[in-house]
Amino acid sequence: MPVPRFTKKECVKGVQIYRPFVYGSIAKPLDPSNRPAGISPEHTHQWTVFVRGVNDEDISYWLKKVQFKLHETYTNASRMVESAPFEVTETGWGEFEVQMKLYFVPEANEKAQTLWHALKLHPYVGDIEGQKERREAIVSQNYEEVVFSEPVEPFYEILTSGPPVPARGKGAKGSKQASVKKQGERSAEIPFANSEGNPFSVREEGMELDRLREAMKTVEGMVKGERAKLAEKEKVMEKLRKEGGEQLGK
Ligand code: SLL
Repeated sequence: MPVPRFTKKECVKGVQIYRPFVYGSIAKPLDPSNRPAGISPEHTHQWTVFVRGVNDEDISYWLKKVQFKLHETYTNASRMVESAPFEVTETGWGEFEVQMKLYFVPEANEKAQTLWHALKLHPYVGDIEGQKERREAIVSQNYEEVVFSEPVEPFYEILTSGPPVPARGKGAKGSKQASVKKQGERSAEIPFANSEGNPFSVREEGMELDRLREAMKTVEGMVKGERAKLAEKEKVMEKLRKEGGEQLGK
């Protein structure tokens, strides 16, 4: 999803920064014996539409607010969500297209971006009848990336600092985190372990270094072998040169 740029002199030239996120919906059929109070008798489902980070990563350091535009059958169809979690939960009876307008933090100096999501209430893949019977939740979501091309300096700083590091729970003390950070402190460091959707970690980096060291050993062995062969050939050359000289001298 490319973001149109303002021409600004303090842009970081030649740099593109990608930030991934997920948007979509989760819907669940209402339990007739346990319906939320005060809802219309026609409503059959409860649903949530959302914009969130991959693996629920905090994205509020670059995403300021999201405006969700619901179907006109809803009162106050336009819902502005000013802080995370960027989501709207409602009940209803029908599927429709939700418009989501993403507003970036003011430092970004970027225009808002619009996305559309088709709210899904009913199962559409797999064992459809079974899913209906079990009143299973219907999840419909998409991965997306926002591309900030040549971001302005202050926003570049924010993007590369990453989200504030969350407080570490009890027992986390002394864990193999790359370094200890205080709550709310920003960090550009990679996490210790991989997680789903994020293959970049201190552990993975260590493993990659081990693989590189092994490969270096192999290459060094090969170089030694080649050097020995070369020395052998130089000896033969020297011998031939000598013999040639002797022949000429005769
Ligand atoms: C449809 N074109 O007919 C769609 C429209 C509208 C969904 C779906 C209303 C909730 C309310 C609601 O569920 N609207 O009345 O508060 O399927």
